[in-house]
Amino acid sequence: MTSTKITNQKIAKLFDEIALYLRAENVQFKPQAYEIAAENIISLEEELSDSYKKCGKKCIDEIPGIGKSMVEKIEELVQTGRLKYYDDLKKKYPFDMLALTSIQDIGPKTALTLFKKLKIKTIDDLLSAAEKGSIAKIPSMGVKTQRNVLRGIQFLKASSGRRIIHQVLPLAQNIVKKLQNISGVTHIDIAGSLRRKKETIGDIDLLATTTNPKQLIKTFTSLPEVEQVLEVGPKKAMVRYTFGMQGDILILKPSEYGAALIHFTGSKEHNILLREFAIKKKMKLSEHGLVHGKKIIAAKTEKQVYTALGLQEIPPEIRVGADEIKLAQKHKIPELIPYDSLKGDLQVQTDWSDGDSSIEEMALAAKNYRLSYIAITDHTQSLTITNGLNEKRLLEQGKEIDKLNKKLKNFRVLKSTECDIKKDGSLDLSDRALKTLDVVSVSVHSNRKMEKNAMTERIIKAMKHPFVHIFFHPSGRIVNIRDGYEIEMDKIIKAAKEYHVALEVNGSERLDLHEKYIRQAVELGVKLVINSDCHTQTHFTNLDFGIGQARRGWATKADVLNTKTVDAFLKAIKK
Ligand code: DGT
Ligand code: CA
Ligand code: CA
Ligand code: ZN
Repeated sequence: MTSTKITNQKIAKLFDEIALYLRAENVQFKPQAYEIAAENIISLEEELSDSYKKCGKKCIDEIPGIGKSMVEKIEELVQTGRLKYYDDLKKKYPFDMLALTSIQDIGPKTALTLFKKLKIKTIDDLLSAAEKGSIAKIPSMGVKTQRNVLRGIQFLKASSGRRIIHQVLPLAQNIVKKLQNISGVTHIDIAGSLRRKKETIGDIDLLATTTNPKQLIKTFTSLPEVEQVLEVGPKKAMVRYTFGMQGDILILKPSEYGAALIHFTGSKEHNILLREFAIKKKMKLSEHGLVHGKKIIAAKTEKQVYTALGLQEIPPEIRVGADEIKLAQKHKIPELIPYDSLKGDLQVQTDWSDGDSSIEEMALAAKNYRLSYIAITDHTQSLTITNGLNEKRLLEQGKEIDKLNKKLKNFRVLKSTECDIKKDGSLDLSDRALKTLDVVSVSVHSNRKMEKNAMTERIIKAMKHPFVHIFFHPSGRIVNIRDGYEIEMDKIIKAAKEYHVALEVNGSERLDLHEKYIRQAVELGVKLVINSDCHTQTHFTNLDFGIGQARRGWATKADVLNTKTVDAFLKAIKK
């Protein structure tokens, strides 16, 4: 006998995994037997290894829900800590079945197909395959499944903690809409990290004023989105929403609303500095107002409070507790780029590669979103699995765009590309092909595991190319999913300046660049573009998240090239 003591938990997990392999093989009945056994084992009070010690197989046999064939397997497990039957299955299917099937939309058969066709063994493999577009290429799956898989991975990673803002803001805005219409409500605002447009959100903080608190609290706690009421009082409530996040609402005095808004918007670090600043000015700031002596001198609006402190009003996105108060004192906070100021979108994928809509459909959707131009940026040939474009198809696409532009009114479709930067820094399309385009954008999608200096050199080489205008999603990170590749961003920003290349602020779930580097780029006079990176007609909404990110990096309208009209934009990117 070995000393490895195997727990019930482990045995149950093993049986569950066996059931999945059997389901993948289309075996009848046996999978259920393993699942039932697993379920029963997990609810046992006594460890099976202890039961076995008492009276061997007999004691195991007595446990309800455990079939005869299982008893022997359990015996083998408690005796040796291993199970040959399982080891053989694992040899045949060396992939992480439990992890893969924990993703929504992936069952055991799909996991097996993914392993057979794409050698996917882990969640990380799955992620890079979805990213490259390989999943969409499998006939039984397609673009939709691929997108769901990406979502699923994100959900899995996020359910252990904070959610990406893309998932939270629309839900919070819906709730606000419902509460706005309740009689008596005069203010209802989102506060906290969501108002500051942080990349990830811990909970949803709402603030309100109303003449009828009872009604508001009652409606808030009985919203269909509410799964459980955690706390309720006459002027506040805390709930757990069905989408797996907590939220609270606080009802405030209208006369103190501004001070409260500052307090509950945070950040905590900003609040601390602001209070210290007030003390230096012989005043005292709390969520009830700004007090001098015994008199409240400002409380009603945020602007009044900041002004009474001798400060510029500080936008929520930059209330981080760094140098914003110092600069507000000198009135040196620039006007950050407004939310409705983009005229174009320079990263749009279509069904020519891994998007799901035609060029025309994307153009019309963009027009509906009040844009006046988009650039079509399908992937290029070396990303074969995304159906990337070779030279011939790129030229065909160009012709289709010419035709479409003749048809469209007050809208322009630009010929562009998301050209892959190859391992050696060369581009995935010939100069002859690139020359036919209005805008050339480049990015990294392969060989992500390069050493830092080599990666930086590779990218700078691409930026040096005389035809290149924009570098897409510079760090390669995806929020909550994975960190970026190793890269020296300081050098990239300097190269962007030197070679007149704009850096992208990507509004998709990449939220790439990090705000720190946006600010560095802006300070150096490097130009930015804010793009949706959309693959479907509804994702132009990503532009707002891009703007939020750019504001967190202190970008102004003048720093962002796609706030310009199409002609001015094209002029500005000229080398
Ligand atoms: P989250 O929810 O983790 O995404 O981040 P926040 O910033 O929304 O944090 P939350 O919900 O705990 O609190 C909302 C705001 O309330 C926070 O930004 C600042 C204010 N606040 C909360 N706790 C404190 C505190 O202990 N001290 C100060 N000065 N302010 C606080
Ligand atoms: Ca919060
Ligand atoms: Ca909170
Ligand atoms: Zn890309």
